[in-house]
Amino acid sequence: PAVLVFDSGVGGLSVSQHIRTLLPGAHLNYLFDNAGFPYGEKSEEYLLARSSKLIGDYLQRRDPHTQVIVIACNTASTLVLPELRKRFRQPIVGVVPAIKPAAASSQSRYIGLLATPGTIKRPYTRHLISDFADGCHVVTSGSRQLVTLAEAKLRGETIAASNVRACLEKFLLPSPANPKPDTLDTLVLACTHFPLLRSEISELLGPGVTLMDSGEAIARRVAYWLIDELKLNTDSPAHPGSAYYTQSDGTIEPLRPAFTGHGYATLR
Ligand code: DGN
Repeated sequence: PAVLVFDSGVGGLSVSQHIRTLLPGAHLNYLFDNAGFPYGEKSEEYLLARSSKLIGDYLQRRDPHTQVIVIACNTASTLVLPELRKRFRQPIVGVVPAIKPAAASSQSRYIGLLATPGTIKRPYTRHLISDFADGCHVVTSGSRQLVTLAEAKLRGETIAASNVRACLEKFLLPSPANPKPDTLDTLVLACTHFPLLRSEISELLGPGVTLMDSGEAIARRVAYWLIDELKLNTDSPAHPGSAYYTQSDGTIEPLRPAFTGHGYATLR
C-alpha cells in the first residue's frame, strides 16, 4: 500500500522512519517542496495554495493509487488539513504539536513548545494549548534557524552546539515568559525537522527534560488506515519508494536514485 509523506524539506524523514519501523511492508513515497522551503514564515494563503496544488498534481501525475497522505509538517498541518480533507478522497494524516501527551506526562506541570514561528502563532496551536495543556505553564518559542541546522546536519555538515543553544535560549534563561527554567521537564518538538537534532537538543537541556514529538503517533495513525492491506501482505519486503522534489513553478520531479528514507544523501 502506498503512503505519500509530504514536507517542505527533510523534516518528514523523522516521521518516515517511524512509519518504516511500524510498517516495513508499506510503500513509502516522499514529496518535499524544496523550492517552497522554508515554510516557517510563509503566508497562510501561500501554504494553502501550494500544498493543495502539489498534492493534487502528485496524485494526478505521479501516483493516483496513493492510499494515505501524511502532511509531515506542523507548519502546514496546523493550517491546511481541513481544506485538504475536503479536496482529496484519501485519508489525510497530519502532524500537530504533542501538547496533550506532554501535559499528561509532565510531573512539574511546566512544559515547553518549540516549533516554527508559523506554528507558534497559529490560532490552531493557541487552541491546543488552551484546551489541552491541562493547567500546565507553557513556554513557547518559534525558531527558523533550527530548521536550517537540521537540514545542514542531514547534508553531513557539523553543527556547532553554540548554534543549537542560541535556538533554545528561551527555555534555558529566565524571562517573564519563563520565570523558572529549571522547572521545565518536558519539551514538545513541534516541527518535524527537530527530532533530527534530538541528541543535540537533549545534550543542551539535560537529562531532566523529556523531548516529545508526534512521529510514533503518526505512524500508528497510518497503520490504522492500512491495517486491512497489511494483514494481506505481512510478508511483503520493504519497498525502496520514490522521492520527488519541486521546482519554483510547482513542477514535481523524481529524484534519482530511489529514496531509502535514511539520510539526506538521496535527497541532495
Ligand atoms: N518541517 C516543518 C514543520 O514541521 O513545521 C517546517 C519546516 C520549515 O519549512 N520551516
